[in-house]
Amino acid sequence: MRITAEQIQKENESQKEIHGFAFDYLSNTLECQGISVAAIIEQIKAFQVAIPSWALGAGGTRFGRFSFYGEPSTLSQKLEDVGVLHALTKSAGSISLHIPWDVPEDYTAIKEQAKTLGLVFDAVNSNTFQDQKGAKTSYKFGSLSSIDEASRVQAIAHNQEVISIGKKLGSKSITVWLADGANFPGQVNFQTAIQQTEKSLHQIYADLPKDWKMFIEYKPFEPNFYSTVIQDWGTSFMLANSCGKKAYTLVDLGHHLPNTNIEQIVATLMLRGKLGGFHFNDSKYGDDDLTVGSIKPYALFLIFNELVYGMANNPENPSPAWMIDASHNIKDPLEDLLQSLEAILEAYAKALLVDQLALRESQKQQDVVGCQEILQAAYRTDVRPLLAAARAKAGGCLNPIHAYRNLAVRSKLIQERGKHNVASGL
Ligand SMILES: [Mn+2]
Repeated sequence: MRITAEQIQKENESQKEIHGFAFDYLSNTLECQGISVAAIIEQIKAFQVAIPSWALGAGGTRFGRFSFYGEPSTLSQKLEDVGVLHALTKSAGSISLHIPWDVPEDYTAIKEQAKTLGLVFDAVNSNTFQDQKGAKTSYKFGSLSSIDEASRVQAIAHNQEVISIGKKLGSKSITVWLADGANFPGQVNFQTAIQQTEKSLHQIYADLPKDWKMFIEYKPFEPNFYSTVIQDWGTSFMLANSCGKKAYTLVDLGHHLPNTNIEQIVATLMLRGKLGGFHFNDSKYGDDDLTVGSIKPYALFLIFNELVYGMANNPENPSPAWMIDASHNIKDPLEDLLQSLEAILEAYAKALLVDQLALRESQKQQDVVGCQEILQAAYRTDVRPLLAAARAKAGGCLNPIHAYRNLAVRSKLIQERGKHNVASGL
């Protein structure tokens, strides 16, 4: 399944008129306020979000999983799906692989396919939250933090292998998320667990190539429900500092307790140059992994406001690696990802509209109402015509979901791959 430039052109013809009216209105309004529309479009166009290989099929809950026909079952098919997203949006130019789920059989062929689709390989992700076939020891009681030396040694070796696979693909970073923790008080010694984790991470870090980064993800609970070894950004930050310059904290939006002020975490990490990666999703209760922007779009905007400020004012913080990390349980995963890309870029574009100088001035004057007005003026602007213009300028679609449906992408994928139910093998 490939989407051609001609198909996109034809699609855009059908959307041109309605887009034109909306764009003219918005661009005249913004230019009147002294905002350079062309500059904002360039920034939106440059923003690329990685798609994780595991988000292309239907997700599940601990109660069950409802398959989606036409899901990819091979790495090549996963690349093909990201290729579709990138062709439509021109903002999904990379794929993040999960090892061992996505170990390439033929590196040359996979790299060639990625190149043809205009994709690069983003962070590689290690997996020590489940036992692998033929593994010598179990991760039932932890991996990098385990009291059992054999489990730690196996988990360190796995992460080192993930780095070596990533090197062959041209990845430049590894993301470590640990499920390690305890279900009951007394089960582990907190201090020992964090000490073991630190030592294990040092060993993985020692294997990191010079131009690589290591992202340390945190999460307060689940799969363990009493304690998690890397439970919050402070613990991740401490471990990243202990490892060295190439280690960073990774913020996953769903990995916080309800009502946590994530934008403040972002600001603090960027001030110290330690925000390395970012995972997008949304939640109502916990790590719900819902479509980003579907529940708390204003919070997403406030987070982007800090990200934009940080990118402009904290040069020692590298540009964070952006990735969608959601679970698509009832929607077509590709449509869900298109909605996610739209929500991310929408929040980013709105944050770019914030009048930073005026905000500083209002803060100096201690004009609370003025400060809120500035933020909300940006948030209340419908920036979707800017996103459409940026996409079209890059060779993508004015309206990706419309194009996806009009081109009957899912039916074609089902035709090509058959009505194979990946989860149950039916
Ligand atoms: Mn994540």
